Amino acid sequence: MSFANSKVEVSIFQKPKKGNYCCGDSYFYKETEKGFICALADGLGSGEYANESSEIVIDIIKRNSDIEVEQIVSKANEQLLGKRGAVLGILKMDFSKKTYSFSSIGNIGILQVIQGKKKRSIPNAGYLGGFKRPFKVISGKLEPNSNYIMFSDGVLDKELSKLSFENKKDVEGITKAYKFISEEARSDDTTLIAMHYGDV
Ligand SMILES: [Mn+2]
Repeated sequence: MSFANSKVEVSIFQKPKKGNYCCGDSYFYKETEKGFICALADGLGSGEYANESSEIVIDIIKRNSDIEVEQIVSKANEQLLGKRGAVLGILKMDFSKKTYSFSSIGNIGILQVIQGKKKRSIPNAGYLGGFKRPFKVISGKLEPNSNYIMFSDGVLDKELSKLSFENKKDVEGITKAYKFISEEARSDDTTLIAMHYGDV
C-alpha cells in the first residue's frame, strides 16, 4: 500500500505471523496542513487480547492527534490499565516549526535517514500497561528529503540492514524491496512503515 500526501509519502508493508490471519500490530497516520502523525502499536502476546490493546492505543492517538507526543503517550498508557500491555512508536512532524518529535516505548524501532546517514534510536525500555514510568521524547529539526522508517519487532535486524535508502523518495520501492528480501514465513507480526518528508 502506498499513499501520496502533499508533504509526506507513506508506504506500508504488513504481514501477520505465520498461521495467523489477523495481525496484532495496529497503525495510524494522518497528514494535515499543520503536520503529520504516524503511530505503530504492537500488543503484548498474541491473539485477540493483544490486538485489543494495540487498537486501544491507536484509537487514543486518532482522537488526540493534535496534542504533544508526551501527552499522547501518557493518555494511551492510562487506557491500558487492566488490559494486556502494548509497545508503541509515535512520530509527529510540525510543518510550520519544521520540527519532528518521536518516542518509542518497547520494541518499536524508528530509523531516520537524514542526508544519507542512518540513525537508529534506542527505544525506551518497557511497555505501556497502565502504570507510570518515565520515557524520553526525541526531537529535532525536520530536514527536507529525509526518511523515517518505523517497524515492529517482527522486522529482523538482518533484513533491515539489507535495505537501501538510495532512492529515498520512492517509499513504495522501500517496502517492495523489504518484501523481496524478507522471509516469507514470519515468526511474529511484521509491520514496516516507510515515510518520506519531501518539502523544501
Ligand atoms: Mn511483535
